[in-house]
Amino acid sequence: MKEINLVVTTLNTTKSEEIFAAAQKLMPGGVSSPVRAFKSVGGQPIVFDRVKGAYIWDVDGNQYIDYVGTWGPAICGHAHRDVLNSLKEVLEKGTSFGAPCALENILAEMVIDAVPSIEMVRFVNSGTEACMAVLRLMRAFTGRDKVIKFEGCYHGHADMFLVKAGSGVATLGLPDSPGVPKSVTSNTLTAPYNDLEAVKQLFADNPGQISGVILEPVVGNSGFITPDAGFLEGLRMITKDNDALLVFDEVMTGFRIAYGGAQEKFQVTPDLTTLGKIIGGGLPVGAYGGREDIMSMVAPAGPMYQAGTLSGNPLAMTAGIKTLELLKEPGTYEQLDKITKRLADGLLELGKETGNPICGGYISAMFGIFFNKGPVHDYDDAKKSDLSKFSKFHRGMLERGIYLAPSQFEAGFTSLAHTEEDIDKTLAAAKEVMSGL
Ligand code: KE4
Repeated sequence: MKEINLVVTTLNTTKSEEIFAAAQKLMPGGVSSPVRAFKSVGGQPIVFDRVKGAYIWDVDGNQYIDYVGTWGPAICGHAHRDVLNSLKEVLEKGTSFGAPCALENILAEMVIDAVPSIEMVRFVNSGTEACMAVLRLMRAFTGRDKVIKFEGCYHGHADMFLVKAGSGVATLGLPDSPGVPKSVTSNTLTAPYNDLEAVKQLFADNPGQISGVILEPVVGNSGFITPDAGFLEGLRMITKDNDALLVFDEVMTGFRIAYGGAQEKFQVTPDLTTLGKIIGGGLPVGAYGGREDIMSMVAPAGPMYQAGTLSGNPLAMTAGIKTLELLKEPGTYEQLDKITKRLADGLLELGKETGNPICGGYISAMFGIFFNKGPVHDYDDAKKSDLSKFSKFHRGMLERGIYLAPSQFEAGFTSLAHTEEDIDKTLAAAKEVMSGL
């Protein structure tokens, strides 16, 4: 590997400190979403000023190679010229109609063409909204109230999903969340990820009561955990055998694992799918979709109610359309795979070289490592990782201009903008930091 001379700065975060201190008086924890407060990795949270391509600059002018990518949407690189230009154009026509607009048809058609399970789709404004609505639809269609989720999976912050959830809930070590009534979560059953026997047992213990199973087909919210061979196929069979629905929460994996998501990659077709992040190209969008016979229950076609002021707004539709157009270009997923493979394999190799127990991997433009000898099959395994080592690693990489997700229980994201040189720099920084862990 080329020797890269890294400039190790004791990061100047003066302005970040100032702004963040003020923010803490205005907003709980100084943030609009908990994971951003660096609670689990410690140290000064960074306040950012601008993004472009694979890079992000903070208010003190420090530049970082960004592997968070605003948690997934920036898969074509931040502030892509084509996305910005198409937004500038459509902006002249206004920001929101609150009425049908042709752009919704265009993005809907692209999503339906891309995602095997989706015959009809409804747009909302976040992944949380998509998951809330899809659960209501599961219950409306089956007439059953119970749902199975997996420990460590995160499906947004709606009450019924805040049971052994991943992402920020795991990051903050919250058991669940106060304010969520038992009456709401009593219908949420949980099983360890990759444990088909546990799922079969739940169906046996709750005959005719379970509307379905919802999961991240590749987990990004306990750190990066892949499905064991046969796991997704097994869930497809178990749900079919029990007249229950299989739902893939592809808010993170959709259009990232493959253009058709994890369901295309693993050739397992669920009944319903949730989407978000990438399909909004960085603007607020979520979506849920699936079999037409199920989706036709959604108001006003059917009785299941769900609504939203800004759903389908022209700006978000435009950013989503342009992003999917860019992703549809030939060679994009090969490029993402190549770059991410080099990064993930390099990090694992360096862990071994520097004597740090490490495991993890990647699929397409999503990756993750655990400071853990592994293997990590589920959330319990992930929790055995060395969290203090992760914190030191995160801080050391930050000081070398590499911005990783500030939690062991998050996945990392690459983009079409990340170059070989960016990977070289990242691996050179990781070598230095891991040597000192
Ligand atoms: P949003 O409501 O944050 O758009 O989506 C919720 C959601 C649903 N399903 C999956 C699989 C998700 O990953 C998410 C949101 N992901 C987190 C990051 N792990 C968003 C970042 C944050 O909470 O600040």
